[in-house]
Amino acid sequence: MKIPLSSSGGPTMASYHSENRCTWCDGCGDYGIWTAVKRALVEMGIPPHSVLLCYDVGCHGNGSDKVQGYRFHGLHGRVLPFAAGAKLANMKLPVMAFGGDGASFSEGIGHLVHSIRSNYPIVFVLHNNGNYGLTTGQASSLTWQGQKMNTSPNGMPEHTLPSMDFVFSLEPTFVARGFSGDIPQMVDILKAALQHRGFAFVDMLQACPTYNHFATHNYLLERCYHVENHDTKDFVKARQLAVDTKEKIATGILYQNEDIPSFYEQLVPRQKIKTTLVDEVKMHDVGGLMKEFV
Ligand SMILES: Cc1ncc(C[n+]2csc(CCOP(=O)(O)OP(=O)(O)O)c2C)c(N)n1
Repeated sequence: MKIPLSSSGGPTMASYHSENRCTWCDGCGDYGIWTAVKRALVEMGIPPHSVLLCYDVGCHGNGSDKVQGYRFHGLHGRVLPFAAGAKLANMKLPVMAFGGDGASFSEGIGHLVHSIRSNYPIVFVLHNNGNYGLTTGQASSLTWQGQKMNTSPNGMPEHTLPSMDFVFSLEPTFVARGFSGDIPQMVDILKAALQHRGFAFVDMLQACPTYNHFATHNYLLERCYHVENHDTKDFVKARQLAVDTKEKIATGILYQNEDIPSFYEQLVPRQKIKTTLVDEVKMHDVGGLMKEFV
């Protein structure tokens, strides 16, 4: 397949175009995030054959066949180990992982914990629609307590997991928050995340018009504001901004620490080695071995 490029040879939005029809509901925040991801990659001059896009299972995960590029569509909650492993094998490739709030804060929460503390050099985009979208609106651990959802018609009994406080407790090196209705800001955030040294955690608050009737597009639109004059090195202030979402919701890059080496940089045997692990894979002729099984 021929990928269309601009006259100067760089990628354009058309380079990332897929013929597959989008099946998301009208007004779904996945459209905005999907557009912002493509635009960020185009603006950074990264063509589809030079990036790995890893998708979890969920509505957002169905984006995996609606974009060009090397793509992986994994098991529910397991996108992070795959994305981290692929990156460590080929450090030359930018790697982005996408996961829902169900996948990332329930099934796969252990992977999120270790990805943050290991500081794997990848971007993680949380599609935060506050529920399990693909399986038709069950409560996730980020659904607000008391909300009536399809499998909790009397209201979600448990308290909501304080996701941002939890992320900050793991000493992250990059935390940002975007809103699916603000594509220019999401593009800026994603470009910064792609250039971050270690694990970039990006919480994208997204509308789910079909199942999330509490944090709707308009609710988010009214509350989200861009952080300004904020020192992104100030961990305590960043955590406060991230957690305090009662009246207003701060969006933008909340925290960044470039002084902490990534997991790969900490690997003593890899230090001063210029090749990547995939460059070092040797071809072995297994023909002789296979004859034993004929
Ligand atoms: C281990 C496992 N548990 C549950 C499921 C069923 N399942 C598939 S998608 C999904 C909901 C996905 O919700 P979320 O991760 O929030 O993503 P969204 O659909 O909202 O984008 C569930 C529960 C599964 N496939 N595998």
